[in-house]
Amino acid sequence: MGNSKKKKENIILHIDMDYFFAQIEERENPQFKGKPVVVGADPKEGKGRGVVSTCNYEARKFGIKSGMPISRAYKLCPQAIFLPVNMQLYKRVSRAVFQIAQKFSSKMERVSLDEAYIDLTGRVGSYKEARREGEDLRKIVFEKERLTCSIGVSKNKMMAKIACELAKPDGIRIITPVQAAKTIASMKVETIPGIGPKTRQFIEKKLKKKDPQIRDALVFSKSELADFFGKRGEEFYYKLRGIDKSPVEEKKEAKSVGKEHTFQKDTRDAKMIIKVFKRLVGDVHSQVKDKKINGLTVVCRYEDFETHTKQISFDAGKYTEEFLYKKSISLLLKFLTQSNKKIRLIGFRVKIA
Ligand code: TTP
Ligand code: MG
Ligand code: MG
Repeated sequence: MGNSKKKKENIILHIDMDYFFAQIEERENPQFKGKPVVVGADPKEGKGRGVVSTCNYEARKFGIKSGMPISRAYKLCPQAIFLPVNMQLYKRVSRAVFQIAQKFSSKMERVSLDEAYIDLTGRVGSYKEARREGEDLRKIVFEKERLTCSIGVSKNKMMAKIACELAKPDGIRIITPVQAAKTIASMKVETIPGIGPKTRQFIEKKLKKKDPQIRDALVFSKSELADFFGKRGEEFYYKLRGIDKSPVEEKKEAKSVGKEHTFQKDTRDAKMIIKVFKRLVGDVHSQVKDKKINGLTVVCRYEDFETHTKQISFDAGKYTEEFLYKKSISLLLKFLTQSNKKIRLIGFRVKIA
């Protein structure tokens, strides 16, 4: 507009691998292609106790999903190919994929093994160009790694991720800035990061409407939302309008090392729980004893699948197994005392500094 210093348009790309662990297994075992594949705990003919990590789209047709008890998955599709989690392999593939992605912009934020945001702002001049970049990235990942992914491009991280979800599987979706608010208007409020079932129920009550869409929640003013939800509420105000100001942060790989154990039977046998926990701490410690760590987390899943974590931070340093155990055992005991539910799973992990 007569302004020679044209303001740079924000352009963010989100990449997420399709059915990641299961797709890698298909690549390694071409004979699995076209059949339902489930990666996760051993189903032990329906008696297995862990959960599904992920599954391919054939298995999803039977209703199988990430996080579901493996016994349930077995019931839904006993003929599926059930495979254990080969994390070493998936990490290797993840590194290879993001080495490719990194070439598209040095400003990249990895958010999980199969997901990253890439800031294209300033690197590409338009959404048309951004689409070409995204298409190239998908092509190169497929040529080099024989894996499909999906890509979303939009004006911020939240919208790029939503675009990616719309692109899934094996696709690309661009949401230009002018399309952003309109594109999400008919989606359910839970599409907004931070709005979960509890917040949704609250909104339902206020609106006297079930399963509200984002457009329904636009009636709330910023101060109303702040009254309801505090600081988060103000963020919701913007997010409901497709606005998200969080920057793409090139974090060092947030590394943690941990281990979990699912009990054969849900239990409140403190002696046994502590024995298993001690072993977990020992196993984790032996993996990190030469590394500096600065925090630990204890995980507890109750019989009803409610999962809680408790964590503490400390100065970065090398610590003994005894230190880690002393620090963490009290957290574990709190899980036993704060509820009288039986425990299904416990876990322990440390944060690498
Ligand atoms: P996602 O990207 O959530 O799922 P996905 O890649 O399997 O499938 P989609 O095509 O829908 O993206 O997770 C990436 C990987 O993380 C997934 O392959 C396995 C692992 N994972 C778990 O181990 N447990 C979980 O509960 C979830 C959600 C994922
Ligand atoms: Mg994925
Ligand atoms: Mg993902």
